[in-house]
Amino acid sequence: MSPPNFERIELAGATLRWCPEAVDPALADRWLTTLSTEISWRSETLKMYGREVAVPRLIAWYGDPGADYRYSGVNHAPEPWSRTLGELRDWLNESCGHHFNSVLANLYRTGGDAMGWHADNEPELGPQPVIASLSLGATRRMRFRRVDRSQQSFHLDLTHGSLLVMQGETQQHWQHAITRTKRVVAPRINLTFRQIINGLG
Ligand SMILES: O=C(O)CCC(=O)C(=O)O
Repeated sequence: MSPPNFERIELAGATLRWCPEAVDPALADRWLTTLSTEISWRSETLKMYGREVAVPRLIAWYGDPGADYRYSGVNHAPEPWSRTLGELRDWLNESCGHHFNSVLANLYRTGGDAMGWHADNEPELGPQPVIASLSLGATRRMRFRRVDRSQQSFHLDLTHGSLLVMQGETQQHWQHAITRTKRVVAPRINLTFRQIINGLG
């Protein structure tokens, strides 16, 4: 795998590196097919206003032993790295010059699956997390908005085989979301590689 040719995007406190064609389309097709079955996808629920609601996508958490992560209000212990996820981690560690020890996998089954506004700012990610986000399958729009001025916004269309790295103070100043769309029916897998700083690995 050759290293991605990143474009750097700096925007009012967001520092992004973006490569729309990080992975050759044929290889991206293979990863999409393999990961659809290799990952142990789980459906989760979330407590909202005292009610249990289904998270609108399937989720899995993989990583080094001890790389526990609390999201959607629940603590998640990692599954051990699968073969393909381990290969992707090694490629991204080298390409990004970072030590990712975990990955959050999301499967958006159709355009009806989504991820609400949030920042990846949990304490276990540290103050300036580096997050490498690899997209496979249907193109979905990632929207960004400034935390303190929500009318300041931009978006990126995350295409098949694209790689987005969020770093610096991005998670302090910006939130991001994948909103629902009626235009997309095909599935999409997104993998966000992270470093859990209290992880043992
Ligand atoms: O699916 C995506 O591209 C976004 C994933 C995301 O926001 C996250 O894992 O925190």
